[in-house]
Amino acid sequence: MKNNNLFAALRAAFPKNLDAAAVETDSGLVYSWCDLERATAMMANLLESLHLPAGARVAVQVEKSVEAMVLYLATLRAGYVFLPLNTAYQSSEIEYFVSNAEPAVVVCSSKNFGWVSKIAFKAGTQNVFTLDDDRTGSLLERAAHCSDQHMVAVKQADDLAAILYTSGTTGRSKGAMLSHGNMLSNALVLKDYWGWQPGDVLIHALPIFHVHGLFVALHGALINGSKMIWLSRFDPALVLEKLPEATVFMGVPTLYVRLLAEPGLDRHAVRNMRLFVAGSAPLLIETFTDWQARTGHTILERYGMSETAMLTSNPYEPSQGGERRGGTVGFALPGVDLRVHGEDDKPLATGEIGGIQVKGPNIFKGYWRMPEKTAEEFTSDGYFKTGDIGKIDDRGYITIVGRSKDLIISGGYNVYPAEIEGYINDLPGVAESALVGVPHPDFGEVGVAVVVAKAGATLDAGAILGALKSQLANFKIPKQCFVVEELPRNIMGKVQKNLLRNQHKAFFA
Ligand code: MLC
Ligand code: AMP
Repeated sequence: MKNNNLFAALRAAFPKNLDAAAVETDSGLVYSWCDLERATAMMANLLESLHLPAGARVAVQVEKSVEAMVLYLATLRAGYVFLPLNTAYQSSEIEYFVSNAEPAVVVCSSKNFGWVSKIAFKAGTQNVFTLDDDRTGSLLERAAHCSDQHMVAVKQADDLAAILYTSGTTGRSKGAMLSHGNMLSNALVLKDYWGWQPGDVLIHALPIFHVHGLFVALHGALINGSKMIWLSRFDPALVLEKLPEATVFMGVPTLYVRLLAEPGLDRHAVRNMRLFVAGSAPLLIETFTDWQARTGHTILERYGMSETAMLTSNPYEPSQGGERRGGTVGFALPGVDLRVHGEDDKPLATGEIGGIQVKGPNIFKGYWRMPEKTAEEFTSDGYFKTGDIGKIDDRGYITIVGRSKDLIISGGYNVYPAEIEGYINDLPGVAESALVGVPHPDFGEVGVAVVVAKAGATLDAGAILGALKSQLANFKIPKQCFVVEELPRNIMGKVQKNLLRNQHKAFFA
């Protein structure tokens, strides 16, 4: 029987010479392909020794490290389901994910062990390990006693490989269930479409708890047997220093904005580079053109989401249909069926603006334990409604013009106004609030909170932000807060967020 385990495909792409360097870190450590093979085998054996039920979730909130990447690969290898969590999440956020996903294993930093283990044990998790970014922690201690020989678990293409929490179009965070087949099909399409070559070297500078860093970048390098220069965090000066050793770089637009602020970024610095990919948020046309002027390279912008992995891409080569066009996200990828529909769910003519809907082997299996929500997000003929608004021109280029979902994308991270407003409204003295996204030169877009006090109460904007900081991940904290008399409403009583956005749009300009 064919093994559709994603890890089996990634493993099969390791180069013949397993002693060659697979990963080089910013602290100077080098891991060979053989090291990855052995370390994933040992960790997979550890997971298997826990006698977890089929489909068990392994929830992970740890700092970026090669060992954290090994844990992801080992989870695939052993056939369990990986659940990555942003390191910025605080206790109430982690409590929600853990109680919702009911993981059998939780792995956290040792500094968080106290509160994370409490949450995990309360949710019924039997195994809580620590893993730190200095190659220590109980997970590695235990794995060190396990065999380095391991048979990759046999999986069907539809078997779950990962759950990524996202708020999708509305409401509370939902776990998007991605299968081995979803991710492998996407990795293979991108390998081909982006012309991955022998000798490619990827600078991996993104976090590994979201689609961009965990799937697009990591799978991209592994399925091509390519070496990675592994940066524990994005540091523009360090990226610049490493560019001459690399050929491929991937980043959210903020990374390109920050690299452009480096005086040393020029044609010479990128002399060995083959490809710069951007995505996860809109790339401003100025960033696109400034990059071209400074480096001679044209950034390839692509579009995707947690529920779907990658959906569209600008062409790598003109033979794929044209040039890379700034302001567009390119063409639907091979195998992706993408259409634009109107409010009444009717297909639209070329150039008309509507909701982007997609179908293909990369589209997720549904939201974890939310069949009704899943059904709502698909059309009767099986297309997933992305919540993004766009248009397709006569050459097939897709442009995203907005979102029907109330979502702010800040530096590539998603912020859901409804969630933040809920926290603000719970603060003493608050009658109501609205969070809107406004342009920001570094993060692209940031949240601004507009808050109304209860009759007789006095509110302090700084104190509101301070209170939020103790409860929410740092990237969700509004960058500015205004206390006002009332929120603008339309005749239906709905808050007119467009007016607030307009009022504050120049605040960070
Ligand atoms: C950090 N801060 C942010 C922020 N990141 N605020 C808003 N948006 C963000 N993205 C906060 C910090 O907590 C700090 O607050 C202040 O802003 C300044 O932080 P910083 O030091 O400048 O931030 P830094 O640590 O350098 O991080 C910035 C960043 C990071 C851009 C490197 O945000 C990042 O790695 N973004 C990439 C996200 C990503 O991978 N997205 C992919 C999603 S996948 P304070 O108060 O503490 O000073 C997806 C699908 C797809 O969307 O298509 O790919
Ligand atoms: P997430 O659910 O966190 O994966 O975020 C996915 C969302 O990011 C998409 O639905 C889009 O709104 C947005 N996105 C991703 N790539 C791009 C892009 N290149 N341009 C504009 N928006 C993007």
